[in-house]
Amino acid sequence: MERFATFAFNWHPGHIASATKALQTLVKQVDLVLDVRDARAPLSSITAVAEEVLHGSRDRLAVLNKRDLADSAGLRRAVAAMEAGGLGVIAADGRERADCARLRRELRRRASASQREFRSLPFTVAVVGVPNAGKSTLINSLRALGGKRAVVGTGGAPGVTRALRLFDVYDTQPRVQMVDAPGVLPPGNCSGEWALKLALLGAVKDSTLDLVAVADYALLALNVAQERAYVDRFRLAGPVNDVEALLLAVAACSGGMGADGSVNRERAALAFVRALRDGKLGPIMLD
Ligand SMILES: Nc1nc2c(ncn2[C@@H]2O[C@H](COP(=O)(O)OP(=O)(O)OP(=O)(O)O)[C@@H](O)[C@H]2O)c(=O)[nH]1
Ligand SMILES: [Mg+2]
Repeated sequence: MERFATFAFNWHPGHIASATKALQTLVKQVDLVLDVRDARAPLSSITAVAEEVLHGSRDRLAVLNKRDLADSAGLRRAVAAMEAGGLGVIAADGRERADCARLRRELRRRASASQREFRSLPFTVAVVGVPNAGKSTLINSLRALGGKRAVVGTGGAPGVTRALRLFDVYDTQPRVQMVDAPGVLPPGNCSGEWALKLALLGAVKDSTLDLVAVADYALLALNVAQERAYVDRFRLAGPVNDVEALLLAVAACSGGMGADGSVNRERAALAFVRALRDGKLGPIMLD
């Protein structure tokens, strides 16, 4: 792991800074905080958010989103550990109706049981998490179950949501509203394995990253998990430990090689990292 010791990113655009400030107040006022994490890194994807905005929040429910991309045994262990720690948790594919219906039932149950002062007011939920965890997707899916159209922009890059916005989710009693928020990351340099995991899962703007280091970490994670789908996909003779050998193979398969045989390392690294993020190299669990 020594070769990863120098990895760091520093991505804290203005919209994240102002959302962080607003969330610090909001989490103390809402009835529930929906803490949306990437199921492939249930701990790493909350550290940043916990440090920055969760202090003083009242009630909390965790969603391990993108469960379809996580290793199922690892995910079961993560859910059990979180439940044993007393935290309510739902593993979900935020695009799946059945998963969102489970989440909807739990939200409505909590809304009905809530001891809030003015029960005629809607039960209000703040949706927080690192960028790209799937927060806006969940809001759209929950609205769809309530017969409402999608109103929130979603997308594969981090930083799609740029400001806090309040949405009705259910108009019937108990009424539920949700606040969509930009993903949160800490200011300053983020370093270490935790930072590598967030970078690998797409929580950080790619153009600010050392993508070769991220690809190298992805390769290590796949090898440790004995997940070998990359070997066939990039037409390797067998598993490799050397990131340069990997990048050469990826470049050869994805058109990233110059006429003189030179490899565009950054481009090959991005192709590899994207394949992993999209689940094409097999399910993973990073924590
Ligand atoms: N495979 C998979 N993809 C998902 C899931 N949920 C969301 N996505 C995809 O993940 C990407 C990010 O989703 P968003 O809902 O925009 O994420 P966000 O947390 O709102 O992101 P920011 O607004 O940037 O903080 C989109 O391409 C979604 O289609 C899921 O459960 N499984
Ligand atoms: Mg969003």
